[in-house]
Amino acid sequence: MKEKTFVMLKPDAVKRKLIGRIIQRFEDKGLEIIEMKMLTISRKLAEKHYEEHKDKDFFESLVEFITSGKVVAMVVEGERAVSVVRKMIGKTNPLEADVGTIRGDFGFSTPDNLIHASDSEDSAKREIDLFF
Ligand code: 3AN
Repeated sequence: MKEKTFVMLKPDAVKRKLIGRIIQRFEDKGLEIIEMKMLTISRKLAEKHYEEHKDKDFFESLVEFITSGKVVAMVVEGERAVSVVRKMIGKTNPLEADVGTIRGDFGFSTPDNLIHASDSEDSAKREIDLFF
């Protein structure tokens, strides 16, 4: 069954000119980019997107970081897209993410860990509605 998931290339990925190389990985895997746009996220949208983390000590730095520059938001579709994309991005902390994953290959810190992807089909629906 085809699924849709929400993926966002964060400001560090855009600044480091990694947009093309990251998208290439999804296309090489056989996933399809069915929606895509570049935008600067407002504080309001950032707080809504990350509302599950609002009580965490890193919430403020996360919101500040995600609104600090342009991001690329997209909807990615494919067989079991939610879990496939999560596998491809790797663990939250890039120092722990496996080599071969996007965070493992290109990242070294949080919150600037290059990319966000929905962690479930429910979050995917919610996040796609927020951004598209
Ligand atoms: P993931 O993006 O891997 O699903 P979450 O949902 O636990 O990770 O965290 C959301 C975002 O919050 C991460 N992408 C990362 O940018 C940031 N983050 C998570 N943990 C930390 C932390 N300990 N310090 C700073 N930022 C963090």
